[in-house]
Amino acid sequence: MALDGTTPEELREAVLWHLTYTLGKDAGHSSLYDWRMAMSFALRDRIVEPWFASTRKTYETAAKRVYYLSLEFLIGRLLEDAAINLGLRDVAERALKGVGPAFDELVADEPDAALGNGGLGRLAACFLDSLSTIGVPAHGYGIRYEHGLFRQRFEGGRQAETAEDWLRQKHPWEFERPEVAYEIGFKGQVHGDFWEPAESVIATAHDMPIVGWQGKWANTLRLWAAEPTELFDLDRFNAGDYAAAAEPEALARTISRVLYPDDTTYAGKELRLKQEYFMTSAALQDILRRYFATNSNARDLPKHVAIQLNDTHPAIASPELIRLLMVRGLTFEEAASTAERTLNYTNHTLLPEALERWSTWLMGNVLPQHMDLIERLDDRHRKAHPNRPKSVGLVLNNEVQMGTLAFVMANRVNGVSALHTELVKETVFADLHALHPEKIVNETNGITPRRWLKLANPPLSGLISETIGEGWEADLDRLQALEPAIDDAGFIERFSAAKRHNKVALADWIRGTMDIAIDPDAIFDVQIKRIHEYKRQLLNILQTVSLWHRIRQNPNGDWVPQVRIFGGKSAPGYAVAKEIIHFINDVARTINSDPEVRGLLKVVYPPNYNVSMAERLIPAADVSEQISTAGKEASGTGNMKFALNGALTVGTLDGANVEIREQVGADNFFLFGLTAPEVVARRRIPDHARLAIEASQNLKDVLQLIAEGVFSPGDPERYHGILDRIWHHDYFLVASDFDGYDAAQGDIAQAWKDQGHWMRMAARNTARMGYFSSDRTIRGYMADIWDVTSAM
Ligand code: T68
Repeated sequence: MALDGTTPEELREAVLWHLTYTLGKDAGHSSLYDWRMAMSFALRDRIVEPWFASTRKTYETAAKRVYYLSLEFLIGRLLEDAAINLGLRDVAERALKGVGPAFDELVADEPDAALGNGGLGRLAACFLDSLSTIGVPAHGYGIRYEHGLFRQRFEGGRQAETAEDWLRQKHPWEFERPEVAYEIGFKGQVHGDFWEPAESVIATAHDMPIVGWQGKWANTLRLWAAEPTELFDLDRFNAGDYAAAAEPEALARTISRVLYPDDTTYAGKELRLKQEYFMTSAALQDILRRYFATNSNARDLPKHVAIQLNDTHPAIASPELIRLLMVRGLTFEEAASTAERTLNYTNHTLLPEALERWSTWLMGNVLPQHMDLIERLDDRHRKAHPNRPKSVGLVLNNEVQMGTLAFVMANRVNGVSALHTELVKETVFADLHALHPEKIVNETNGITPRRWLKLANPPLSGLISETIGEGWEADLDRLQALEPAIDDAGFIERFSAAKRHNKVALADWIRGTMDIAIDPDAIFDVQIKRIHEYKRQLLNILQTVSLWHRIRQNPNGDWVPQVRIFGGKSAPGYAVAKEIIHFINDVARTINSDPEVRGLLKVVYPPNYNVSMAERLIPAADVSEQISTAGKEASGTGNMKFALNGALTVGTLDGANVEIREQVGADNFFLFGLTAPEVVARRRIPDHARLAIEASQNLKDVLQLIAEGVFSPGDPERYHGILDRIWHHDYFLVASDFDGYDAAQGDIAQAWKDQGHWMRMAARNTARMGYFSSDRTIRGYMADIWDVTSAM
């Protein structure tokens, strides 16, 4: 029976009721879609009670609230997640028995809500789950993109993009709130402190209830859709110009039409600034409306409200909050000091090309009053720090520096892993850190164990519950209690059987979708993440080529069967990453069709990697590839999901790898590569790549094969760009780390031969990953940044 006492019979009744009265369908003539909708509505109904109760409790206790502002929420599928958090997963399965399709089929029918690019967006989704599980009164604010992250296909091995369309079918998890609407202005004139926008759109709210573990608390994710202030131009319509008549509507809706698919480079496009301001202004107007409904003193805002900015994307929040507070009668100085005690900023990257800057011309044109306010904030900061270095100006070289703006106007600034936070202090924000030594804090990322263990890995979560009891789902440190069982051969056998079950399921899926046969007893080595030079998928595939070459040279050697699995998308405009994708696919075709390797090595790259594919791949992985150039990956969160599910990491000392290795123990982690300071030193050596290549026969052989066109028959030039970059522009040090990585891969193959030992290492990873629950991360934010407690 479920937590709220719902029986399978009751849930079946509710599903049939929704089929009939919400969908207007007869059970005998209902499609999979109808059943999924009906089940979603039946479960959603059970979230509404705790949702209302949470809101009532928040008002009654006048609890301080948290607002998480993010341009991205990569939530994935919601049906099974809701069922699990409500304790209704089994009940739902039984409710459908004999009357409709299997619950798993319903789950698989749901499109992913892909409102994000990668780690930053997925972190926001994990945080929502933890905030509700802990019972923090919180709202997420974002954009209801009509089209999420593009769909990826491979055409002749090349990435091709098509529009994603998750809203083509009705989205059962949202409540449209036409009455919650705000006007968002753009452009126009400023007269003193008064702004007269020339254009405006309406932001309307769509609410998704986010229920926590065991359904005790539910928060709201409020996503804004852009709508025109006027539906269409009737004069033009009457004059017969139908396209022009529809133009104002189309232009307004463009703002929430599509997610920007670039996770690394800053582009400076007007539409992006409009999206950022649209979301931020709507959120702040909503926050202030709620605040002033029960408070009258604007300057007390930071006592009742903490706002978190997910990267600089909503950093326009500081001038916007100041503007809105000045409309309410505060002076500029009162408003600025209120804003800087309310706002906080999380940094997710040190890559200079990703740091947002807007030309003062564009900012002045799109948001003229905000441009004025930013200049006043710059003066204010200069006066407070008369000796500040020039580098910390909010405006530099006619560009607004959004990182500096976010930093200066934040109460707390945080990095996302211990190493990253230190590098934030030493590099991008070194000068600001010297002026504000108390501001920067660390909050190492985490992941929700509800989705990334309970939901994604039923065999392992079942074994864990049988071994240590339930309760680890919301108290992940309890996984430590597995430690004694690791010496028990029976437990290790079951641990190993759970992994094998997941590997068989993955092999079946790969055969079904890609028509490639893989051996479930081979090492499943997985690298899934956005394709980027710094993440070094190239290092992995070059070493794969080397392994292939050596197998061919010595076919009777003592080889361990391996499957290298890749997944990930490139930003559509990132030519180098797209070349790497094409190369991986060419290598896969070559190796997979080579009879000489006899299935000892396979390369698989399923297209369109997304959250639900991650849920399939991670539980089946033996090896987790976390091989970024040290100093470049702020944290990583995939690394945590793999280790929690009993994969061994091969990785550099980068991001949260450092802390994962500390937790799981150096003996249970395959470390290689240059450290962050060594990377900096290595780059100073002229011709470092040539030196590394000449010292490595294996790497030389690989580069030779590529140069000969072995992977691009009839087109030997195809990968000369890749070769040229390795030889002459190897900024990410693929050549310098090649031998170290190859040796670590050798150690992995060696370790695999002792399956008992391997499985104990894997189980130690699971047992020691409790620290990386996003519940722990959120408790860190609560104590160090927000000054809030649970209201549950
Ligand atoms: C990631 N950043 C970090 N950015 O790369 C990763 N950027 O190390 C970290 O674990 C994760 O954030 C969570 O902290 C991103 O994912 C983006 O997706 C992005 C999107 C738009 C613009 C810039």
